[in-house]
Amino acid sequence: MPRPCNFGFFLALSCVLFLACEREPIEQFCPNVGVGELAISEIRGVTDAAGQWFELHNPNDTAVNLTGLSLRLAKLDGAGEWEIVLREQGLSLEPFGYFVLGRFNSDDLPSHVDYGYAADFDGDIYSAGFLQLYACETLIDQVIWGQDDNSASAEILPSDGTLSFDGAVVLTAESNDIGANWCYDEMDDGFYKSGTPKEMNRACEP
Ligand SMILES: [Ca+2]
Repeated sequence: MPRPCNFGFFLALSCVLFLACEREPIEQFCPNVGVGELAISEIRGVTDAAGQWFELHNPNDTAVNLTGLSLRLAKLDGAGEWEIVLREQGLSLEPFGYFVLGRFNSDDLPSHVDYGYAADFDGDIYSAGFLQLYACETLIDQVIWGQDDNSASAEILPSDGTLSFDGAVVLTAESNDIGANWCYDEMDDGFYKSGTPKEMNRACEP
């Protein structure tokens, strides 16, 4: 909720300062997104110019509002939790589309990134951890990687290329819970092993 303004003794000045400095209270906005309406599809943790990013997919035939969604990233034991909130107004993902959140500043986005999260989280994505996508307290989707002996977990993040959901499998918030449906995309585009940001993933090798 926005802070109420009290125009009493010198509080008017405080109020002006709050209005000038306070972040937009978008955290309080709950987007109308249900469980399974988005699915995490690809993760890149490499610190080269192509950068670190997460890709989301809309597996349904209706557009999904993204503003107000949050991504919570942590190590496997829950340590080092960070929250990325999509604060920009009017963000949406078209039917069957892909959306990339990258570790970039919002005023300096490369063409393969839709939204820059560096203001919220400017660290390296953990080589083993999990990512949860929330609409307020509703868990929309999650992916775990790097956990041994767990069929729900993909491999650790690759040191180059991306951790990529198998493009030959129908991607949903359920199918991406199966570790065997993930592989490394290490295709070299001539400059980087950049994966397939904003696009359907390549098929994993059998
Ligand atoms: Ca992709």
